Amino acid sequence: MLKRWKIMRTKYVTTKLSNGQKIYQVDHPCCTATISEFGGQLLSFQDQQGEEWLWLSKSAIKDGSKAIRGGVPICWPWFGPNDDKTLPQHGYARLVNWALVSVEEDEFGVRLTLQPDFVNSKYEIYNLSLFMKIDLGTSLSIQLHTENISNFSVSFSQAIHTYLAVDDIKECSISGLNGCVYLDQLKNKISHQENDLVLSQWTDSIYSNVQNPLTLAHNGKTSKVIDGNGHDSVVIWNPWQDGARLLSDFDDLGYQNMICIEMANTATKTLAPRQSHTLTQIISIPKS
Ligand code: TA6
Repeated sequence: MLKRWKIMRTKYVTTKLSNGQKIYQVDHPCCTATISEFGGQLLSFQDQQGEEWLWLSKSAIKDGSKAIRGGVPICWPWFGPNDDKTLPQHGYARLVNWALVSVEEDEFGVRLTLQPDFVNSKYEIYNLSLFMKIDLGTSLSIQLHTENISNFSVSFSQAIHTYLAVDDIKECSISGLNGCVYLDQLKNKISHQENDLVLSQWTDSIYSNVQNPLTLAHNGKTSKVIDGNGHDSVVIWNPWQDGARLLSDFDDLGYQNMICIEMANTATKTLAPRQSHTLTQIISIPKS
């Protein structure tokens, strides 16, 4: 029995059906990328030199039963655990299918607009609408657009939960956080960042008032520039081996090759009726 493949194709984007899930594949002279329909999740972004910018767990579950571990999961309409413990951590957006609404493409890259399909899911959202723009070229930009479609004020929180790939976390440092106040979520303690951030253990910190672009360096050489807009905080997470062992879909040594750097609104943002908000994360390579 031939497998039925539904292909939607543009010049640079192919939609394939695989194991019941749609995969949007981007093949452009500037980059290649893979986006899963489930979660609207960017799973892979490779630049012109073929370098993979995103980390994906070798034991990620991709059957739609839980959020895919890696790439860029979207945390929305809340970040972290919900007061109602029957509700999923990090909200619904990464647990539903997203439709590819439009594709714009040219010699510089591909711009995809995706929208979550909450109607055909078990998660009803009545008061907020969401769509995402993913701009792929020589850099990678993700924008979350949230609008209050109700007649009363609505609060939400969110994060672009990006898993960046690194050669060796022990050789990495992050600059641009110097002087920022941060909440160490593991110790539930407020501290100040002094100098560059170098990770050597399980790290789960929410930095406030981060104004400047961050730079991720490997052995002192800047490899990525991470900028954002519309965020009230930047989340830095690496579970190290102790934390990874607690996650069945996180391979035990995977922590060595990833760092989560997330543009986020971790403090709830309140929208008046018809008001909207855009959260943006832009990842690029340093200008030589
Ligand atoms: O990125 C920060 C964080 O909130 C951590 O506390 C950790 O829970 C991580 O997200 C992963 O969450 P997940 O629900 O994807 O396992």
